[in-house]
Amino acid sequence: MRIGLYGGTFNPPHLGHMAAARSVAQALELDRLILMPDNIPPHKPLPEGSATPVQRLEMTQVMADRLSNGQTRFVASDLELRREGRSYTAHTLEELRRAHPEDELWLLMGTDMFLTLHQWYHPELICKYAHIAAFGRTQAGEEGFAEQTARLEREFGAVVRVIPLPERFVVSSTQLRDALRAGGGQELLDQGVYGCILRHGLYGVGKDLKRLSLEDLRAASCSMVKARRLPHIRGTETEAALLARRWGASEELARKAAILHDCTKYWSAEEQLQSCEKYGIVLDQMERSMPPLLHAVTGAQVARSVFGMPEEVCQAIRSHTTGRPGMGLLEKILYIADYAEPSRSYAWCERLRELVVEDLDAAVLYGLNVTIAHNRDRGNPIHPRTLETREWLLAEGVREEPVG
Ligand code: DGI
Ligand code: FE
Ligand code: FE
Repeated sequence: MRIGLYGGTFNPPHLGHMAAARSVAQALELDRLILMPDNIPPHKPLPEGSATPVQRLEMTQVMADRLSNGQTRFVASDLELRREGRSYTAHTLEELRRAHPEDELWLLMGTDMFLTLHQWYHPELICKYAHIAAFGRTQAGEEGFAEQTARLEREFGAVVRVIPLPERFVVSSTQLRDALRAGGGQELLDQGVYGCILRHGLYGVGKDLKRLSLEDLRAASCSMVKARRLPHIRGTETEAALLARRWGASEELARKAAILHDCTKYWSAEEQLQSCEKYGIVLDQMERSMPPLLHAVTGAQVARSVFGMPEEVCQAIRSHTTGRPGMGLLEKILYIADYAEPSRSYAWCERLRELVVEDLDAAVLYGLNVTIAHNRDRGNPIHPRTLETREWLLAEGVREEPVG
């Protein structure tokens, strides 16, 4: 395996880091790239409102998730954060080398680091454990590269690759933090990383989470889920907005419900149960035994207590997985938008998309029947509320279509 190590303060990780990581991973055909936030030396006073180590790790995890692709798996590592005090790269590489004795290791670094590498703590060990991948940030920096490469080869037997950065993002973290404090800076950050900053109120971004704009709400939600769920969430928002216009519900509330509906989807079963306990939510036996259903419960609670959503929105999120007998317009819209959104590609979606503009209730009934059939096929128990919602719609005289 070919493994890269990219360390940095990541305070916060920005598009410059991401462009460098992506380019080097591609140029070296890395199988894995480890993104490692370093311990900020205690003598370096941190600007007020700086992220804690745990928060820097969280932002780095979001960055890693957004960068991962078919070729390279990007992972965030807390190896240096777990150590007391300052970490030396030589020690970190030694540890990595021990964990991966057979693999090819590459240490990534930008211009400034590369040009001073011979002055680091035990450069000969660094060059023994890993090859050096230097990326050029500025034209000026690259001029010294050849000289430094020759020196490292001569003095330490280093293997050096210089990798030009095609997407040149010259981002200064200091300027970025200043921009954030002044209400800007989003254009230099991944949406999910910005969402972390918003949710934790870092770098002086002190927005009231209960009054976020739709754009900020999207960023906050984006920071809570994996990249692979984003097309689904965007699709659900688009579909919910469309249905709100078609059926006369508030488009804004439909969007808000859709943006947040799966925000706790990646919480573990344990986190879901803990959160329910914290908020005094009593779960029935069925819910306890079906963790995939709990994200609707906790999602509604987060929408309420963190993002201050109106009760109608929370209720729609609460009902989006099983439905609810007596469900209202916004609940129906979110329930069916979750199924009919454009990124879902099941055979039955076609029919559902037609049905949903003709007869909303018939579409909800159709969705319930799809859920029932799908779970029966897999031998899963069906949640009683799904069955009760179906009975309720049938009793209301809603047209039932066979699920093809
Ligand atoms: O969160 P999404 O994937 O967008 O969709 P969703 O909120 O409808 O959740 C689907 C998950 O919930 C899926 O893992 C199946 C599960 N599920 C939904 N209804 C039932 C159910 N699982 C069981 N066992 N019984 C149900 O009635
Ligand atoms: Fe869901
Ligand atoms: Fe969903």
